[in-house]
Amino acid sequence: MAKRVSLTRYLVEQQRVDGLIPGQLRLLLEVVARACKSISQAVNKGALGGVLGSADSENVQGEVQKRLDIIANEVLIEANEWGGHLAGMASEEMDAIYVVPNRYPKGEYLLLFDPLDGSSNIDVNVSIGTIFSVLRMPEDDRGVDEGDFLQNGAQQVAAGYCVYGPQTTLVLTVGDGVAMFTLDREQGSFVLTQENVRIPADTQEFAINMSNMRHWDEPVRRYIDECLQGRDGPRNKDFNMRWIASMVADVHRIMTRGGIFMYPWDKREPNKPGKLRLMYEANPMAWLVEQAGGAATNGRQRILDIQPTQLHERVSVILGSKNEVERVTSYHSTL
Ligand code: P6P
Repeated sequence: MAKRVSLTRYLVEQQRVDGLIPGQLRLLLEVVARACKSISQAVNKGALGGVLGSADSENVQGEVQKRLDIIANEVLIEANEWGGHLAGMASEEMDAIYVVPNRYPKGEYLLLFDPLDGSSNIDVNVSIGTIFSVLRMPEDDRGVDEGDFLQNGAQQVAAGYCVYGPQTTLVLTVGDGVAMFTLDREQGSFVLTQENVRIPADTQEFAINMSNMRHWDEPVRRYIDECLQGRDGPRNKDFNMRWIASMVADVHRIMTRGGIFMYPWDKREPNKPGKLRLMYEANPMAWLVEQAGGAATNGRQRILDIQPTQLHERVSVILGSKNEVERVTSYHSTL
């Protein structure tokens, strides 16, 4: 039987053998993983835990919050605020940044997260997940403010997600490829189940919310129309479609077998660049995808190069199998 490598051992070796991650970052990632285990337990209880349904509140995005959104957010804040690894946190569920209280030591990292992505799927028992991104606190001795978080995605020092599905799987990069860890509930630990994850450069599977087709820009309509023509059209091959309406689940499928995920700009709200959030959805997913050999753009620009101006800003997302992402991006540049 192959030796079991726990997340802890994997991170210690990344720290000790490869010198890739400082001790404080390793400890931070272990705390985030423990928080994801707690969230997984709450998600798995479902109706039995009284955690389903909506809370009587809206988040900064104006979306009705689910009880589990709030629970997951609180779990991540409480798990991470006292350890001394962080200077501050930012969450989809909180308007302002969360500065680590003075009663705790401050560290050199910033943690950003969507505590529970795909909330519309919670009550119908479809996979959801936590997405997180780690940045380094800019080096100066002043306090933490929102501007410290506004770094482009290429500055991330760690990124990952935890998908709460038939298995609970943590997917992580610290800049040396992508590794996957499956939660062993009997042991209560994440166990390495795949490393050096690679996304095939080509695919025959696209993920997009087709109900928005009439609102898309021409390059996206052209790309999807060609996929729908299948072997009778210019692509000379048939395509399959998937849309789970949970980015973590759709991206996990792509990390596992390839594909292209698209949530493009559409003309319903022309002033909004897209639906998904740059800092704690698109950036971590873009880095993971690139680390696995894929690509991620907003149709015109590499997502990791986008310079953020607002904490909760949105972005168009086209990511996955490299050759497909490059094709869609090329259609945008032929305008
Ligand atoms: P739609 C979930 O709310 C989310 O932010 C992503 O996880 C998902 O890909 C997208 O929105 C689904 O959006 O418009 O299809 O419901």
